[in-house]
Parts: sequence; C-alpha cells; structure tokens
Amino acid sequence: MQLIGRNMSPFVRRTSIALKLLGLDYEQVELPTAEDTDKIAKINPVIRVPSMVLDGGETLLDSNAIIDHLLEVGDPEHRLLPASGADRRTVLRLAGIGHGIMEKAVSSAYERGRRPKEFIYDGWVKQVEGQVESGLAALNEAASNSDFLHGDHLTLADVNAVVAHDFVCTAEPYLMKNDPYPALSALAKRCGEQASFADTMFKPG
Ligand SMILES: N[C@@H](CCC(=O)N[C@@H](CS)C(=O)NCC(=O)O)C(=O)O
Repeated sequence: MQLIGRNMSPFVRRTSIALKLLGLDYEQVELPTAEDTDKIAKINPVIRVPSMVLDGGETLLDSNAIIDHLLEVGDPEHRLLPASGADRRTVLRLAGIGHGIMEKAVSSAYERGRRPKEFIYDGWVKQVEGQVESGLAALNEAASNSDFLHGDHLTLADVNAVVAHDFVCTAEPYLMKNDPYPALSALAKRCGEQASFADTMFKPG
C-alpha cells in the first residue's frame, strides 16, 4: 500500500507511526499538498494528506479512516486501541485531544504562513493557539502519573500526544518555551527513542 504525504504533516506522521508500530509494509509517496495538487487530486479530490492507496487500488482518505483500516488488518490483539468498553473510550478521548491539537496547530500555521501579512487575523491565531495550549495541558496532566497515557503499554493516545507535541515544538516553538508541559515532553522523549517515532521525525522543506 502507498501512504501519500510527508511526515511534516502531523496527520501523515501519526499514520506512518501506526504503520511502523503494526509492522505493515508500505511505500510513502512524499507529495506536498501546496505543489503536487494535480497528482494528489487524482487520489483525493479534496487534495489533502494523508491519503492511502491500497494494493487493489482502493483509496482511503483522512488519517482517522486510514488508521481505522490499519487497526482492522494489523492489530488483531487491539494493542493500539482496546476493543471495547471504558478502556477504548479513554484511549479514543485522549487520542481525540492529540488530534484536536494537531488541527488547531495546523490552523495557526496556515493563518500565519499562508496569508499575506496584512490579512493575518491575530485574534484568530490567539484563539486557536489557546486551544492548542489547553489540549497540551490536558495531555500533560494525563502523562503525569505513569509511563503511558492509559494502561501499561503504548496506545494510539500516546502516538497522537507525541506527534501533537513534536508538531507544536516545530510549528509554534514559542508555545513550548521553558518546557511548560514537562510530563508530556518526557513521554515524547521516551517515545522518540523508538525507531517508529525517530524514523518519522519531521523533515523540513
Ligand atoms: N482530518 C484530517 C486532516 C488532514 C489535513 O488537514 N492535512 C493537511 C496537511 S497537515 C492538508 O492536507 N492540508 C491541505 C489542505 O487542507 O488544503 C486528517 O486527520 O487526516
């Protein structure tokens, strides 16, 4: 299967990490959304990444749909996402906070990076960055009591939290000055020692 997109997108990176953690074979096609619009449009009419092309040609769009499929085919023991009940709901809630931080941090980066300077709306940047900070504080609290956000091993909640943390460090470094989320950065450091996280670190450009 082919994963379309670059790991500088947090949504692509979390998908790459899931693929690696599950030991699934894939090829990554690193198309930038701002430049390779025609190529991406043939796979995803909304021109977004990540997108995935399965071996039979079927396409999956959005990291949530892609990871849902990866878990179905590659995680029969439900290690990354518990099968049911309160454990599943907790992992999904924490993973949702991480995913929400990614969305808000990307919104801020687009507002600051893609608009002509005179059209940047500072009030909007402040609002979405407040949402990023609130999410990071919640994940920091969840990371304070044990090695993992939930349970005794790494789950999708940890993957999303670390990817969100690392993305904000790169895209909004001023929000991370003086290590305001020490338990979360410690989790990111521990995970960063694993190949699936280290090998997918953002490549600028
Ligand atoms: N909800 C989507 C978000 C995907 C997303 O926003 N991707 C960005 C890259 S970080 C993108 O494709 N941006 C181009 C655009 O939206 O025009 C997911 O989880 O996959």
